[in-house]
This record gives sequence, structure tokens and C-alpha cells, in this order.
Amino acid sequence: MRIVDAQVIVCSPGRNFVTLKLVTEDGVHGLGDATLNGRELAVASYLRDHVAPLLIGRDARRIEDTWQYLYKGAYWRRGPVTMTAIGAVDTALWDILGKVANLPVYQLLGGASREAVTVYAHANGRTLDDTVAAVGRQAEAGYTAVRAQCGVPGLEHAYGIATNDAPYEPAEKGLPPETVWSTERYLDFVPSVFDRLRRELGFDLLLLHDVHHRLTPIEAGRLGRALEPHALFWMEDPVPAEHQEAYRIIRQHTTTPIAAGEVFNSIFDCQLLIQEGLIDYIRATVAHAGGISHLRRIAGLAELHHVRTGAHGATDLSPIAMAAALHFDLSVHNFGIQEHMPHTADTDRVFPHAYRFERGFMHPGEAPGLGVEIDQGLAATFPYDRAYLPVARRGDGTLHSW
Ligand code: EZ4
Ligand code: CO
Repeated sequence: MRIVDAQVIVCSPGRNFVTLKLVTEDGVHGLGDATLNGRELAVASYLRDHVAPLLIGRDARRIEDTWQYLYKGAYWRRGPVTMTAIGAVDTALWDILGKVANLPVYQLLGGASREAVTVYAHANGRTLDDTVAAVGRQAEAGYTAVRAQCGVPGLEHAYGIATNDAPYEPAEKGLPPETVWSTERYLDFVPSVFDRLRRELGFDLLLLHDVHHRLTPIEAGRLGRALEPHALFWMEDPVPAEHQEAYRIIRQHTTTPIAAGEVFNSIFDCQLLIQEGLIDYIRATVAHAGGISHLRRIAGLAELHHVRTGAHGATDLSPIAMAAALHFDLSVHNFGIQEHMPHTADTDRVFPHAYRFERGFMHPGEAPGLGVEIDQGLAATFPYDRAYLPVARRGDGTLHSW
């Protein structure tokens, strides 16, 4: 079962995606998502120029050895570009193995630990009224968990708010847009959003909120404490996580559950937060944290410390990553929740898939492998279109985490 071809497919059916396609001598192919939002072509080159030559001739069944070869064999370890590339290879190899075994990947991972995967939706609005209405619509659509983001009075652009009628999409075409941030305005306003949501919608709905790396530890402690009466399912990425000891301060001040790690790339990025019990949900993903094999290791570590999974699932993860996440989520015992942002119709047409959504739950389906394909002819009609995430500055022009 030698690998004979490794293709990198870059397309933009509504947003940019990088896809790795591995083909074996028997004509079986597997797919992996290699999309790194705003830095897509770096991963495409890493795969095309440096990884593909290493894969030709290797046994596609040696998933663990190939992972170690690409990780330890590179000498320069970790980082988002490298780990996204390794994740794509790993995911494609699991896809191949499933197709050869004629089993959905979740069966290879130990089978289903639950009937379906609880997902949370996004809801956002420029005003409080719009946000309450948006959360209500998602609850009516059947979601049992909703992430609520609201425009902040006095700030033109808040994180997570759609600028037109389309669903929120973080990347924008052209060069990075500049947004203005005020911690003071944000901190003053957010508790009133959840106060209103709870008063109007009650406590049955699980509510989540993404701080998106904007606060200092003591500010995060204040926000978490202010949100305690509103019983959030989680407060996400309250601080930038480079300085991980900062989470100790947050923990000293609030019982609001904490989620972190969508930008983490390896188990080493998760180690301290998990081992010290500083978070409740780990957001690492198949696409950016080394694939299905490595994410399972992270979940294993998390299970020892009462930390559950909450994988990132924004639109910058392609349907291939979404499928891989759902196979992982269905199988892993300490699953918590899965993020779900629907892709555009064009994306769904380029990546036909077996996974399905039904009233707040998703299932990866029973197709062998991951159950996702790529229509390469159609993909070629959507060429790469440069796009970046925005940047944020404080009122005086100082750059802030976006
Ligand atoms: O801003 O995936 O929880 N979800 C998020 C996302 C991120 C984007 C960045 O590429 O924080 O919306
Ligand atoms: Co997030």
C-alpha cells in the first residue's frame, strides 16, 4: 500500500482552503485539511516542496511512524505551519485506512461513545436586540448551545460580528482590516448581554462566549466573576495563551468554566493548562494540532485531569477537518462539545460530505473513511484569493491581540 502521489489543492469557494490528497498504488485516495487562515500558501509550500517528496513510496498504513518521521525528522518542531501540514498527512492516512477497511474512521478509533455529537452555533448582532434575536433563532433551529457575541457600544467593529447579512466570516479579502479595541467598553458591556439573554431565554440553553485573547488575567477574572450568575457553558480564550501561568490568576477569581487552545499546535501547548486544571475545555483541532493521531493524545491527557474536548470548528476549517473532528468527537470518551459554523453552499458543493446536522447534533455518517470528497474540477473554478484576518489597535494606536 505505497503512496504514489501527493497533491496539494488550493481553492477558494467562498474562502480559501488548502487540501492534501494522497493516492496509493492501489488507487485509494485520502484527504487532509491543510488550511491555516491568512497564511494558507505557507502550508501549501511546506507540503508540496518539503513533505510530498518524503511520502512517495511510504506504506500508507504506517500512520504513527509517518507522524513521528515528519515531526521528529524535521528537527525544527511544532509551530502552526509544520503542525498543520503534519495534521493534513495524518488525516489523509486515516481516511485511506478507513476506505481500505471499508469502515468509517470513528469505528477505527474504538467506535461510537455516544449517539451523536452536540454542536454549538454562532449567534451575533451589532446591537443587543439583534443579538438576542439571533440567539433565539439558533435555539429555534434546534441548537442546544449557542455562542453569543454582540457589538460593543462605542466600538465600530467587535470580534465575531457579521458586517453584512451573511453569517460571520472572520477573514476578509485584500490586506488586513484595522479595527479599534477598548477593553473598558467591552468589560462594562458584556455582562449586560448575558443578563438580557438569560432574562429573555431562560437557563435551558447553553450559552458560550469567545473573548478572543483580548484581556489580561485580572481583567479576565473580573469578567468571569461578573458572568457567574448567567451560568455560561464556557468563556473562551480570555487571555492570549503564550503566558500560560496567567490562567492561575483567572482560576483564583472565577468559577466560570474556561476553554482555550484553538491556536494550539501540540500537546506541549496544552500540557500546563491541562495538568494544572486551569481550563475545563481544550479547543485544539485536528487541522492545527497534528491530525487525528495527535488530538487523541491530547484528549487522553485531558481525560486524566477532568478536562473535556471542545474542538474548534470555524469556517476556516474545511469540511475535511469538520468530518475528521466529528469522527474524533463521536469516539472519544471525554468529548465536551463541537463548534459548528455552516460553510457556504459553494464550499459544500466542492467538498460533498456524508456528515449531517439534525436539530443541534451532528453525525459523521457511515461512509468508509472520513466520508468527504473534493470535486477537483469544481475546485479549480475557485482560484486562491488572498485574504487576511483583521488586526486590532487600542484607541492610541497600540497593536492589541485580535
Ligand atoms: O477567529 O477561526 O472560536 N472561534 C474563533 C474563530 C477564529 C477564526 C480564526 O481563523 O475564534 O472564529
Ligand atoms: Co475562538
